[in-house]
Amino acid sequence: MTTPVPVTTTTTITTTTGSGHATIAILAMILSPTFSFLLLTSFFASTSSAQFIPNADAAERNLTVVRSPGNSNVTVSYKVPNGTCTTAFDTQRQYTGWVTIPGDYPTNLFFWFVEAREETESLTLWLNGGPGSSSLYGFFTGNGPCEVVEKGLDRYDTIAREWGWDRASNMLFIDQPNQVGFSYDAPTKGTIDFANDSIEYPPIRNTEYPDWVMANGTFSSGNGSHTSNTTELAALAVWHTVQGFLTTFPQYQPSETGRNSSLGISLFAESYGGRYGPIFAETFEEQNLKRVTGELPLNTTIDVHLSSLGIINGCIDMEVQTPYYPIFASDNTYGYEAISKEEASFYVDTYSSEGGCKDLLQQCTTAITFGDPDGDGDNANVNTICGKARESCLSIESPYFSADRSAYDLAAPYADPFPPMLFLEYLNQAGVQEAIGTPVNYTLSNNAVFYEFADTGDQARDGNIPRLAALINKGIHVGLIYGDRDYICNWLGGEAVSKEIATQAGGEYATRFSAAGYAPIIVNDSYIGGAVRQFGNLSFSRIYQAGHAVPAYQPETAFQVFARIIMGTSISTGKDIDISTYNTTGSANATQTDKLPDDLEPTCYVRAVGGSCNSDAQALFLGEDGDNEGVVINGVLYSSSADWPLAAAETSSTTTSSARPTVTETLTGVYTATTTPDSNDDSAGISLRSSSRLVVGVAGVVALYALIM
Ligand SMILES: *[C@@H]1O[C@H](CO)[C@@H](O)[C@H](O)[C@H]1NC(C)=O
Ligand SMILES: *[C@@H]1O[C@H](CO)[C@@H](O)[C@H](O)[C@H]1NC(C)=O
Ligand SMILES: *[C@@H]1O[C@H](CO)[C@@H](O)[C@H](O)[C@H]1NC(C)=O
Ligand SMILES: *[C@@H]1O[C@H](CO)[C@@H](O)[C@H](O)[C@H]1NC(C)=O
Ligand SMILES: *[C@@H]1O[C@H](CO)[C@@H](O)[C@H](O)[C@H]1NC(C)=O
Ligand SMILES: *[C@@H]1O[C@H](CO)[C@@H](O)[C@H](O)[C@H]1NC(C)=O
Ligand SMILES: *[C@@H]1O[C@H](CO)[C@@H](O)[C@H](O)[C@H]1NC(C)=O
Ligand SMILES: *[C@@H]1O[C@H](CO)[C@@H](O)[C@H](O)[C@H]1NC(C)=O
Ligand SMILES: *[C@@H]1O[C@H](CO)[C@@H](O)[C@H](O)[C@H]1NC(C)=O
Ligand SMILES: *[C@@H]1O[C@H](CO)[C@@H](O)[C@H](O)[C@H]1NC(C)=O
Ligand SMILES: *[C@@H]1O[C@H](CO)[C@@H](O)[C@H](O)[C@H]1NC(C)=O
Ligand SMILES: CC(=O)N[C@H]1CO[C@H](CO)[C@@H](O)[C@@H]1O
Repeated sequence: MTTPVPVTTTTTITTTTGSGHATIAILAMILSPTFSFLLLTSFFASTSSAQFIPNADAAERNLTVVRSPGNSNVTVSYKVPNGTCTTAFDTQRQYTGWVTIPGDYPTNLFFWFVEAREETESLTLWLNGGPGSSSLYGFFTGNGPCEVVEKGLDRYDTIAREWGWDRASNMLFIDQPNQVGFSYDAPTKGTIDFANDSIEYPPIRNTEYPDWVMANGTFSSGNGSHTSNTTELAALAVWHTVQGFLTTFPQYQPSETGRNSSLGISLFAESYGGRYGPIFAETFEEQNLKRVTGELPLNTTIDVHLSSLGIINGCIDMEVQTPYYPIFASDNTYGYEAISKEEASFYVDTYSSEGGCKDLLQQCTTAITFGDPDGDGDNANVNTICGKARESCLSIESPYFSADRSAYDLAAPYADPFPPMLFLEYLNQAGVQEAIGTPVNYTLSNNAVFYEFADTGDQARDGNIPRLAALINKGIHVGLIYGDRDYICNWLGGEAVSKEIATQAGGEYATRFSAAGYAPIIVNDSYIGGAVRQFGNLSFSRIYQAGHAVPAYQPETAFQVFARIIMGTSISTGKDIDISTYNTTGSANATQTDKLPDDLEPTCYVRAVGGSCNSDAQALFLGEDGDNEGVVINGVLYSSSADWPLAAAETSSTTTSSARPTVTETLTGVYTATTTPDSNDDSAGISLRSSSRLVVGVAGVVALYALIM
């Protein structure tokens, strides 16, 4: 379909800040005189497009299908997603595809692979959380090779991201468990209700609400029995996916055997990834062992030996982290009291009261030991006990929300316009879907998966701290990274987890990790991005001025910390170290205080209503704002088309370019500090956040319910 886009010229200028913190696209557009509200309205009235994705087999979707050499029942279907994501260099190969795994129900796990900018043996797997959230959230909002920008009405562009992690590693993004994002069981036609992300099968007519409230599409079946309901079950499917990918593309195996590479395979995961990371790593190690014992064939499977595990704002252990919700809500380094000190101490007491969160967690641990040690999710008694523990602990998290703050950012209201979410619209364009080869529409979060995991009490199940302790003792770098404005898996809880890991690891870790002081994270010649405690294979990094999805808020800092973890260098400076003896030095606590940045302009994304739309916008969205009808442009709800940022692009581009001189980007390399900058210019983190807004105007965040990303 061709669209009558009334735009005559579009220019994209790429600039960076002086210290190179962000890539900013300025879309300067000269509007033709006929570009008017009327024209827009009539365009939307007349629009009609194929709503469902044509039923087509892999060959018709132009996918190459191969059998996995390791297991002939596993197939890998892939293609080159031509033109969907602009990388820093044209030479970087990309593949999108699905690994199809046999079982009681169809499992097709989606991957998007991007080659590093410069040749490297390093391969990094990336997982977002939820449970039920797509890993393309990280791809398009933070660490992926490109970001989506508006080009015009229903027209998008992608631009290379300066601090994409492809700068240091080959990247493999996986949507999991089954049915999340582009992963699917059986493509099924339905109608999604954006008000609450529920999907009706078969499709229904929208008779009550404005057109934009619902959309037809092709989705996973939504059958909760067709996905994993514990992290352990999810882990095995991902192991198959990694096997399938690496046997199909052996050139990306870190070395012949995988085991001896200095870089190897890294796993980085965010949020609920605090559970995925440790359990997936443990599962990979168990599978490796089966190759040694002969349970798995040596010649057709490969060792997936992790060299690093990174966890970003992870919810790793409910028992250790839960008391820090009330503590952080009342006492944080931004001086923001979301609840009073009295309330906080009440909830800390509640946590450890008889029959409270802590008690129930211990009951869950006992139940698992006897009833479900492997995490199969099939013992009803264990599920009930652990489910109750989870709910009790979540209730200690909830008082914070009375302050109308975002779960992911102390600086933002509950309806948070950051990070930009334009990609949700982009990935549902027919042309993009064809290039990727997908038989299903894209959704950010999957309710069915979320509720399946809730039913087994997965989050309350113990064991991650000993798992992480075992991993560091096996020589795997474990890097915990926490943005200090995040509430939902806040850094105080993360810091407590880091100390507990060291204690449980024993040996030198038990004494030298906690005794190691916090050193500055030197990001470039002028900016200190956080504070890090590092000893041996374990590190804990507090990132300044970052919410939950750290790479979106502080891309350069996140990248440098990522690169230093996988390379085994000093996270403070990037210098080579003897990792077995090195420790950071500095103060005992990370005490830096700062101011919260100003609020961003509210923005309502119709594909992320729960997270991004404030009450006024929700009323407009539901057609309950009296005479005001509103208009949706490129997935964003506006009162009138004149509010669309591109409609006023001439003004904003002038302001922006005078404020930020264009400089030439360097798109490769990692930074090694030779000196320590005196002190931060106060605005570094703050200006980044507001400048990011210019990339795509404004945007929204995720659904109401989960730990999400
Ligand atoms: C498959 O490739 C052919 C030839 O390039 C093209 O004509 C066709 O549109 C493609 N089909 C899909 C579904 O991408
Ligand atoms: C593949 O599936 C067939 C039929 O279900 C089964 O007999 C066979 O053992 C499977 N092969 C592998 C390698 O799992
Ligand atoms: C991908 O795009 C390039 C350049 O635009 C073109 O030469 C190539 O044929 C395309 N490949 C496919 C498979 O469509
Ligand atoms: C979600 O939307 C569906 C369809 O409109 C509706 O039936 C259902 O009641 C809604 N659920 C909630 C929780 O609002
Ligand atoms: C969705 O599909 C159903 C059934 O084909 C149809 O009645 C309905 O009008 C469609 N919805 C939209 C928004 O087009
Ligand atoms: C969901 O899947 C299970 C197992 O495949 C099947 O028995 C059940 O009928 C399905 N439920 C629905 C509503 O289709
Ligand atoms: C690779 O590592 C394994 C296990 O650590 C070791 O047994 C083997 O000798 C190493 N191979 C090479 C070529 O270094
Ligand atoms: C793997 O090893 C087995 C047993 O030694 C052998 O039968 C089989 O042919 C080998 N497979 C491949 C692909 O080399
Ligand atoms: C979780 O999944 C397992 C395996 O599919 C199943 O046996 C079990 O009943 C499920 N648990 C719940 C609570 O649905
Ligand atoms: C699904 O994708 C098609 C394009 O293939 C699009 O027209 C439709 O609006 C999408 N539906 C949803 C719910 O995103
Ligand atoms: C550092 O923080 C811990 C935990 O909050 C506290 O017990 C300790 O007194 C602090 N140490 C210093 C030197 O401030
Ligand atoms: C606790 C600890 O191990 N501290 C050491 C950290 O490293 C410095 C410099 O190498 C040593 O002097 C400390 O003793």
